[in-house]
Amino acid sequence: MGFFSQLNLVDSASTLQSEMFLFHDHAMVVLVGIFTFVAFLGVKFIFNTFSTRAVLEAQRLEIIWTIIPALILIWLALPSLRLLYLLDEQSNSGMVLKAVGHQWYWSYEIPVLNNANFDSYMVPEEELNEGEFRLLEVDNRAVVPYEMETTVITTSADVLHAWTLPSMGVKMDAVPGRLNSMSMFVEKPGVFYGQCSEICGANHSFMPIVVEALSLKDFVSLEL
Ligand SMILES: [Cu+2]
Repeated sequence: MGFFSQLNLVDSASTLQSEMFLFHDHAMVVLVGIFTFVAFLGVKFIFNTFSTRAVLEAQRLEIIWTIIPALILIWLALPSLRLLYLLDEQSNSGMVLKAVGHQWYWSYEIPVLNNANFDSYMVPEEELNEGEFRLLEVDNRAVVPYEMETTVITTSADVLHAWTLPSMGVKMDAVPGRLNSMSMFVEKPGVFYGQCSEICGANHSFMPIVVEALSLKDFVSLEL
C-alpha cells in the first residue's frame, strides 16, 4: 500500500456507509463556509477604522446573528438525525452472521449455511503470500451474500471486543453475555478488512476481521 492510499478512507461498500460519506461531505461544506466567513471577518478586522465604536445597541443585527447560526445548526442536525435513525434500522433478514470475539481471534456462526461455525485467526507475517496485507489477513474469512440485507450479531466469549468493518459502516461492541445486532446491506462483491476496535489485551492488534461478499448463488453453494 502506498503512503497516500493509507491516508485515504476506504471506499464505501454498503448503503449506510455511502450515507455517512454524504453526511460527512455535507458537514464539511458547512464547516468550510463558516471557516471562510470567520477568516474573512478576521482580515477585515485588521483594517477596521472602528467608526461604529459609539454604538450601544443594534437590535436588528443581534436578531440576524442569532437566527442565522441557529438555522445552520438545524441544517446540520436534521440530516444527522435522519442518519442516526437509519443506522438503528433493523432488518427482518434471515441472513445472520454471528461474530464472537475471543482473546485473540474471532469465531463466526452462519446459521443459514448448515449452522457453519469456524474460527478466524490472523495469518502470521511469515506465512503471507505476495500481495496479501500484513496483520490483516485471516485463515478463514467470514462470508456474506451481497445485494442482500445481513444481520450482524456480535458477542464475546471473554472480554470486550469490537467488530469493525469500515467499508460497511459497521462498528459494534462485542460484549460478554450480550448480543448486539446491526444491519448491513453489502452493495458489491469483494473482500473487506477490519480490525478489533476495543483494547482487549496483549494481542488486540492481531485479531483482524475479513469478510468476503459473494453472490447469493455462490453463497448458498458454499460448503463450510
Ligand atoms: Cu479484541
